[in-house]
Amino acid sequence: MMANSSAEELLSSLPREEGITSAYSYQYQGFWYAPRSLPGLIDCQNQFQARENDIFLVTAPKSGTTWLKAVLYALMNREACHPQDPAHPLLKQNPHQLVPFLEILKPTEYDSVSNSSDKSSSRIFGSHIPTASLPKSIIKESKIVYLCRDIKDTFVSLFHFTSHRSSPISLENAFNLFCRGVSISGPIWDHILGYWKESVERPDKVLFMRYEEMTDEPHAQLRRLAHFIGKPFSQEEENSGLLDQIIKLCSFDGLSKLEVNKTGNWISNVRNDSFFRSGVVGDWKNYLTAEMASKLDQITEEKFHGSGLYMT
Ligand code: PAP
Repeated sequence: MMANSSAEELLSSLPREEGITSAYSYQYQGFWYAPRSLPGLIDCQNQFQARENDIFLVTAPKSGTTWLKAVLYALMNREACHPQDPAHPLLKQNPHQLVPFLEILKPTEYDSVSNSSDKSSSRIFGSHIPTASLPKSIIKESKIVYLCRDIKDTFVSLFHFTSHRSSPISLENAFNLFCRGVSISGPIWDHILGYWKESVERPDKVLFMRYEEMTDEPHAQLRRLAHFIGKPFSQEEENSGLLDQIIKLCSFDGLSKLEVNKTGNWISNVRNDSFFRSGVVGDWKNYLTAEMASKLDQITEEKFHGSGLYMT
């Protein structure tokens, strides 16, 4: 594990800016990070060995990570644990406990992510790491599910996530930093494009998903996801209503009402309930001016031009 002194040395050598969710952000390999996730990122670059059966859910923060962590967990474990089981782990643990972020784990914890000590068993990790910095073995060996969300909604969600900061940040200040790319794992456009390109080049290894499609057509997206992870729904599962049961278990209402998600902290000062705000598509309209919205759309169009990816 990276020693405190080397972490401090590294931070002092990196470009630094004011952060949105933390006091400062540091630029490492072209992307911005809160100081607490950098040592873990470097540890996993040096020490993490991916396995063929591992599944990674990668997102830019506030793209629906918590939701899809729950869905992936329920899908992967549906034989051992039926979504209607009153003892289902998702009823007692926050999705971030069941599907931890790779860059927040200590190297000694990598193996504990599986329910089994068998090295061929699947592990599910979350991550906000961009393609360029992802440990090479993940790209080579594992399957990656990438989830993105309308960038205006992602920004608004991120802004609300700043409530745990000791010194508040204004919407305008956060917006300017975000547009300049200074947000966790930002620039968000480069983050999304990196995985978009991977998904086009290697569709068997990288699945590109959207929050809005999960909202509009959850059954179709669940089938897509189940197929991609190598666990397609059988006719019997389809007929039994299993898809509806998974959708209900992982819904905003389902998860946000649970005691475990209403109370307690995920890490240090970040409360579990801060991952469940409104879960509404288009909520940006309640917070952004028309100028702000069109500025974000314009950056998005310019950045994605020629990539085949459309998000506005
Ligand atoms: P993370 O990347 O920091 O883990 P993430 O889970 O992506 O955070 O962001 C939380 C967002 O997902 C919140 O969006 P909002 O601020 O626009 O409301 C949260 O409400 C939403 N969310 C959490 N769980 C669900 C769910 N089950 N269904 C839909 N949206 C959800």
